[in-house]
Amino acid sequence: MSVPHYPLHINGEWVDTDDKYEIRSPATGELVATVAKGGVAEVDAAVAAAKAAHAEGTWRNTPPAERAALINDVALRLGGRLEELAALQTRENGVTIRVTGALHIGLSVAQMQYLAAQAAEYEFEKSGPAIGPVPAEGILRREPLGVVAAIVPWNIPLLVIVWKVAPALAAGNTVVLKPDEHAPLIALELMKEFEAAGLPKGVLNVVVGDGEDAGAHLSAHPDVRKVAFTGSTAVGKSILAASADTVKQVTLELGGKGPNILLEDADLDVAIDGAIYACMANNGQACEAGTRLLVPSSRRDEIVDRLVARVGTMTVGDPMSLATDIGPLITAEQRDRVLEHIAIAEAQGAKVAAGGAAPEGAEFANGNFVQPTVVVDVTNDMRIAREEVFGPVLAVLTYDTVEEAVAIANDTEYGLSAGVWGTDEEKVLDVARQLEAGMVFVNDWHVLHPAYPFGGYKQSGLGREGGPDALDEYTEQKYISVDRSGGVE
Ligand code: TXE
Repeated sequence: MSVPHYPLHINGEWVDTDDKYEIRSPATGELVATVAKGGVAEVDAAVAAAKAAHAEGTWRNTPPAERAALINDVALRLGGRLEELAALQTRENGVTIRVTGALHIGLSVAQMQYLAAQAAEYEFEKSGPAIGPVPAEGILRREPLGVVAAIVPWNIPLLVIVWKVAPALAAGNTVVLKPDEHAPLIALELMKEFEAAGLPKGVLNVVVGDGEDAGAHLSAHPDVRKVAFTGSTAVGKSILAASADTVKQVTLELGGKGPNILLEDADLDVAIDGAIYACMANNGQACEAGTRLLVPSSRRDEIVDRLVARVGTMTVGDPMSLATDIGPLITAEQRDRVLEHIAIAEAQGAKVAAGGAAPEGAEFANGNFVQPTVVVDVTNDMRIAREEVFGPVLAVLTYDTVEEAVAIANDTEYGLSAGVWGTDEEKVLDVARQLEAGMVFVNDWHVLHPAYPFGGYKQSGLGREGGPDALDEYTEQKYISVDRSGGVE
């Protein structure tokens, strides 16, 4: 079978470049596709196209309900290709097929439909209160910003793209999308569907390129009015700094170190599975994962025994199989980073209770696999409790009082997600209200929903994605006052 090649998409054209990326399966090393590699010149061309399309005005002057209908059409097109796109995503980034089907493609379709419905109802212009004492009135408008840059990672590409591109387009902006160079295929498939649905040229442009080159250039470009970024905290900080010169708006969705508190009365029959799911879904590569499990000292041994037993039943391997729980990590470098985190934890006094290494065997030889791992005797000052590991590695800490658990949970520079398990709803909600995080999951995890906002406190980011205010993040507010005492009829 021939390997597909994907060009870039700039100003309504599919554009090739001299250089290309080889996209290889993280499970087998097999060549999945080749993709044109863009750089500064392609970014400049894409921004110029987006700027011209904004100035020309076809898209921003299209009635909001028509823009919404086009986005909805694209959602349905993606939904109609769910199995094919989930398989493509799994082959490209190694996330297990159960997760790419339900979360990557399935939730993205639902999120697009929700944003389209929201855009159709959004009040782009409304009358404000009367302005006294003169006979005057105000008009409140929401207008597009202009060119929006969306820079995204490889771990859940379509969903994080939809969170940015759908509200940006729904609000009438034009967009330059820079996918991650390791997993750009779904972005290019999305572009094909927008083209087929009739999006005017230059309104959405896709440039795949290296972060330090294409990404840095795009995020500092003077004609870009907003940068929406998901990725590492270090790059998020550099994007925020780069935005200062031209006072760009910025939305950042960065790392996390989610605390997951098991209260004394938690039902372990659900909480053990839940704690593993919280940490290890998406092969442990989710920013809103629950990676620090806080357990009461009195139940520590029982909980650790059950975690170790459960992790021992998990299937590591071929991400295309519906039976697989844990697939490979995105690159060999990420696998080595994860293994290094485990080694540092051991050197700092923690113990590996399960996993802790790459699995052995011929079927793992060409993939970036790490066994599901439980690290115990972790204290909150250890590196494994402070830095994002981004692999299937659960760190277990203990606490003696609920006050102490909340203090440990909040003792982090991150604040994306947190969780609490318990059977007394009043107590659980009391803890949930004290946690410094943008999302708190009670007796479950990864309960992402299109109508609820996604984003974090502290160094986990700036702004929110999805949810009821999604379009606000992609519009400027304008106040027009009209004095009727004289000149205006
Ligand atoms: O992320 P990067 P990486 C975390 C996770 C992971 C670590 C490193 O801990 O182990 O980050 O992953 C583009 N200017 N997360 O190196 O580099 C890059 O091309 C502008 C958390 O893959 O942040 C890609 O498109 N852009 C996370 C995007 O930024 C730049 C998801 C993300 O890559 C750039 C992924 C620059 N100077 C990793 N450098 C989450 N929040 O979900 C890179 N990029």
